[in-house]
Amino acid sequence: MPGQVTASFGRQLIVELADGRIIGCVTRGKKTGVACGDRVQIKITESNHGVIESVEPRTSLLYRSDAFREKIITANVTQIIIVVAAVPSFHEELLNRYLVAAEVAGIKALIVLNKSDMVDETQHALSILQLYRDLGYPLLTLCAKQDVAPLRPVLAGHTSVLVGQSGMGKSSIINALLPDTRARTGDLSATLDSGRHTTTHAELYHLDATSHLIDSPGLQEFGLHHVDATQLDHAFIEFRPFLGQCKFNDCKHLHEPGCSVLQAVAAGKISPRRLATYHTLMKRAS
Ligand SMILES: Nc1nc2c(ncn2[C@@H]2O[C@H](COP(=O)(O)OP(=O)(O)OP(=O)(O)O)[C@@H](O)[C@H]2O)c(=O)[nH]1
Ligand SMILES: [Mg+2]
Ligand SMILES: [Zn+2]
Repeated sequence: MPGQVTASFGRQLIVELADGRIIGCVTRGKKTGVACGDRVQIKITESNHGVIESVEPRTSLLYRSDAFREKIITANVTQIIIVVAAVPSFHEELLNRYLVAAEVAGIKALIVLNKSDMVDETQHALSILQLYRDLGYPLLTLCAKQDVAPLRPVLAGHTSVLVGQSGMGKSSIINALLPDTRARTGDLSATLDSGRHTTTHAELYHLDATSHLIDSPGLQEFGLHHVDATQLDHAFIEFRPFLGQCKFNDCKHLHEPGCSVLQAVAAGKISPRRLATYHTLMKRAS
């Protein structure tokens, strides 16, 4: 029977069938790597339990990796929404890592700046984010606590995953869009509650018949071990016009003579901030 994975906990999965039935499933043997968003064939073994028989080919795959393993975040999304907020302050390098992952996966990325009710801090964040807007990444300013309506047209017809650091408001956005669901949100003011209610696994929600949203756990680390040097070059989209024009074929755009990327930086066509981030990621990439 065909279905879609709406949540994944290692070998344990929640699968939604076409008729809306929700079935708890396991993978065969020790197989893992079935992700939220995957389309699968399942076999019902007993009432409300099933086994994953196979995974359909994916239209997209978002994952992170370190030297030892890869971790799939979601499958089959058509759009990545990177949620940032001025408070707690977001890490620009992490934002860049998400952008690189999106480019490598060939998935459209956009940035949402949440918590716009914090006016002064938001102004400051906007001045940082202007760089990314100039690169062509759509930027939407939002207050999940007041009004998420501006997000609706962006979500229409897409399967979107919300990614970003912990505490940026991903789950709050989902709860505001879908008042009937209760994605767990962390209340930072509840200091007595040491266990903050952060999201621990990716979960898929339906906005309407054609628009779907995946909430994902906040990450402080986003390894890009699977990204090679050529992919990284192209993932910095403003580098593209200059690639292949450096004097050396294996130019790392560090301080090589005749580097067209460095020339573009000197000419003001590439931001020094992006170049610095590129260098950081290049040194950590494989
Ligand atoms: N001031 C303000 N606070 C917000 C807004 N949206 C969310 N928050 C608060 O930010 C905190 C974190 O929100 P979450 O939705 O749990 O954040 P998250 O991105 O899902 O975090 P993880 O699940 O840990 O990745 C909570 O205390 C929310 O109430 C907003 O628009 N304005
Ligand atoms: Mg969350
Ligand atoms: Zn170069």
